[in-house]
Order: sequence, then C-alpha cells, then structure tokens
Amino acid sequence: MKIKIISGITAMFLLASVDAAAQGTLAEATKGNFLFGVAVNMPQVNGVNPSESELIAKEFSTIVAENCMKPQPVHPQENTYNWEDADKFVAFGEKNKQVVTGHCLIWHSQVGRWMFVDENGKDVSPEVLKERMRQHIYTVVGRYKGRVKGWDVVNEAFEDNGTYRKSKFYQILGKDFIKYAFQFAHEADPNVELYYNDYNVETASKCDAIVQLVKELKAAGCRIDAVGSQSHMHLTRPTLKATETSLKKLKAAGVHILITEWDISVLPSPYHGANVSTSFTYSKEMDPYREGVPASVQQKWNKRVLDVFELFLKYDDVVDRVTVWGLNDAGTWLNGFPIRGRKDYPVLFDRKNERKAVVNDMIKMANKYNSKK
Ligand code: 9MR
Repeated sequence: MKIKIISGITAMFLLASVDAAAQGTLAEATKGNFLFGVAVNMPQVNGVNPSESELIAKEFSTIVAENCMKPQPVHPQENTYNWEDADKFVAFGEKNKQVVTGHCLIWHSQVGRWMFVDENGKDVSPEVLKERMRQHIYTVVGRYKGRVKGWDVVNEAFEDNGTYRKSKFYQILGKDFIKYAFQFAHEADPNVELYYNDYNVETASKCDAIVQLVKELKAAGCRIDAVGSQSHMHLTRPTLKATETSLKKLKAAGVHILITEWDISVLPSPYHGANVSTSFTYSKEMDPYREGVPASVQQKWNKRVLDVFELFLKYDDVVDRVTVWGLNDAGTWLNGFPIRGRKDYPVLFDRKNERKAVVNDMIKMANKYNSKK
C-alpha cells in the first residue's frame, strides 16, 4: 500500500515535470504562427541582471529596443550620432539568433528639437526638414542594413479621432512627411520591411485613418509591409470586438499586422492610450495593488490575456509578430504612466522574473490551435 502511494505521488510528480518540459517557450509554441518578442532595455543588453538577459535569449524569438534606437538617443544633434547602445542592442539580438526590429525612425516624441529649428530657433523650411529627415533615415537605416528585419518608420502620426497629430513634422511638411519617411527608408535599404506604428489602433476613427494612409502610401508607390498595433491594453478596454474589427480592417487593406507593444495594465486608469505627455496626479485609490494582485483580479487579467491571445492566433495569417512591451513587471513603463510611482502587473514575467501561470495556458492554447490546423 505504502509503495503504491509513493509511486502514485512519484507518477504525479513525473507527469508534472514532463508537462512543464513539454511546455517549452511561447516562442516555440507560436513558431508556425508568428514571431514572439519582447522590448529590451539597455541594462538587459548589458547583462546587469544576467538572469533577465538569459530569459530574453531563451523565451523570445525577436526583440525590439525599448528606447535606444529612437531619434533623440541616436541623433541628439544635427552632426552627432551615438551608436554605442544601438550597436550593442543589435549585436545582442544577433548573438541570441533573434530577429531584430528597429524602433523608430520618425516620431514626434524623443526627437531632438534641433531637427525642427534653425540657428535662430525659428522653424526650418519644409525643404530643410525633409533633408534632415533624409539624412537621419539614410544614416540610421544604412548603418543596420541587412541586420534589422524591419523598421517602425513613422510612429503615432494620428490622434484617436483620426486627424493628423499636429506634430512639428506635420506642421512643417503636412501629411507628406509620412510618405517621405517611407521613401527614404526604402532607398536606404530596399530589402528592409517598413511599418507604420500607432496606439489605440482599435479605435475605429484611428483605424480608418491608418487604412486610408496605407492606401495613399501604396498609391504613391511606397513600400509598406505592415501596420504595428501597439496594443497597450486594460482589463476591459479595448473590447475584443473592437480589437477584432481593427484586425479585419487592416487585413482587408492588404497589409500585414504586428502586435508591437502588447501589455495589459491591471490598474484603474483615467486614460486609455500611450500619449507619453499624458499624466495624472498620484492617489492611493489609483494604486490599489501595492501588496500584490488579489486572486479575483488576477483571474480577470489571465482571462483577458488568453482572450486577446486567441484573437492574435485567429488572425495568424496576417499577424507576423507579437511583441510584449517589457520583460517583467518591475521594469514596465506602466509603473510610471499615466500616473507616476504605481505598481502595475501588465506583462508575462513577474518581479522575480518568474514566468506567470498564464504563459503555460497560452502555450497550451497555441498547441491546441496548431494541432487543429
Ligand atoms: O517604454 C518606453 C519608455 O521607457 C520611455 O520613457 C518612453 C518615452 O517616450 O517611451 C516608451 O515606449 C513607447 C514607445 O516607444 C512608443 N509607444 C508608446 C511606448 C510607451 O510610452
């Protein structure tokens, strides 16, 4: 009898470990569906916490730089380029045999003011801005030619209501700044994929504006491979229906789709979007999970992750990549946005770098989905 019990427990233990081993990683489970990636910061590239760098190498098939390839860090002054971090980042991806994405060439945020003004601080002419854009894009895309699979060429050019954001690029060049950016990127590396990237793509007015942009770019003979839907989400917003509608619309527009910055905030929020200049005052009520997420809320988050992930799988004929915006809850940008100093839990690894339970369910879901194909 005793032997029977022990062998029963042993069998259970064995089964559990076989189950865990059979699970593998999300990148492996979704290999036939899309690339599965993560946004990486410089401490991770530099191996400050080696276990984080190892996790990134092991669990993901593609990486994107959270900050180091943006215009300001790479090109802080007209004649100054800082390559150190971006070079290290690209080499890190290559060492790990990961697909590397470039983020981002033209964005209203994290860009040096020098780009838009002359020596007297006055706005430059359209010709000068266009030439500065060309220089920037040729130099950055040219440097990583053949090493980066694709670039977020233009980031966040629209407001949620579908009008053009009145950025300096737009003010000086009108909407054609987008077309120029795509043309220059293609000239700099004819083989590199080119993406338009934005948040709240699930908002109908914004999605329609992006679809219109895709049509206009194509009509102008520009290469555009995919639209990046950042997918910064909350527990209930955007709805699954709105998310699916946006995927359908983009698919119908004849572009591929990348889920570029996926996270699901567990916290209450006065704002739904990723406009980095938005901020609200801290209050304890808006930061309710300092000691951990209650089981009931965790369940909601898990279900939400699985529901959204199921949609990504359903559209895997056009979704080429799913990238999570940050490795772990400790490092997520959402701890500081849109309210500083909160404790959020929006990504797939916790503050101890443990894989969250939902990841195994995602892997099972992908395996089941693929076994039916
Ligand atoms: O996650 C990034 C954060 O570390 C930076 O401080 C911030 C600065 O603008 O940019 C964050 O990344 C943004 C991305 O580049 C574009 N979409 C919204 C992301 C979250 O703000």
